[in-house]
Amino acid sequence: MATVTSAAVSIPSFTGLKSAGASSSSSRVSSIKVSSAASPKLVVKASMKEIGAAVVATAASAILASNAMAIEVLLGSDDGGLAFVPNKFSVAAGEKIVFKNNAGFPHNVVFDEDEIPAGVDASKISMSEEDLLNGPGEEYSVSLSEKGTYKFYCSPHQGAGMVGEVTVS
Ligand SMILES: [Cu+2]
Repeated sequence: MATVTSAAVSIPSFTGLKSAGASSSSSRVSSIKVSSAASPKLVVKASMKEIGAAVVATAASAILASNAMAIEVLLGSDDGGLAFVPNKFSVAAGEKIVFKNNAGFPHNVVFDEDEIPAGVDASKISMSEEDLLNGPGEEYSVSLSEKGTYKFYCSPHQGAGMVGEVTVS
């Protein structure tokens, strides 16, 4: 399961993404459905992938509440370098990994289908190549349940070395 979380900027930035014309490949275009229900968890649900991976945005307060067991990975170093910070780290199975826009965006997070444990579907844990986090502080979160080593990259900056590795144990 993959989730996108962000503060209030998420809706405008997704809208911006669409209007920026991030490719018209039909099955990947996000459709965003806003619910105003006072659900403790979710404000926005979007089906971003044909497989139906849930993409979810929550209010910042909800993020704080649910981050008890989570690691934060910055997208872009403080000096604007095109890198994941840290770019190599370990998490427990099921622990939430929060990728957060820091500098040099837009960025995204794509797991390499050839560099993840056998049986794991890369498309279910990745953003699509065309989807980008455009706004400051925007986040993409994912939890990995299969143990092993996963490599991932930012598709706009893979060539510049924006790649990373996480070990799930
Ligand atoms: Cu990047």
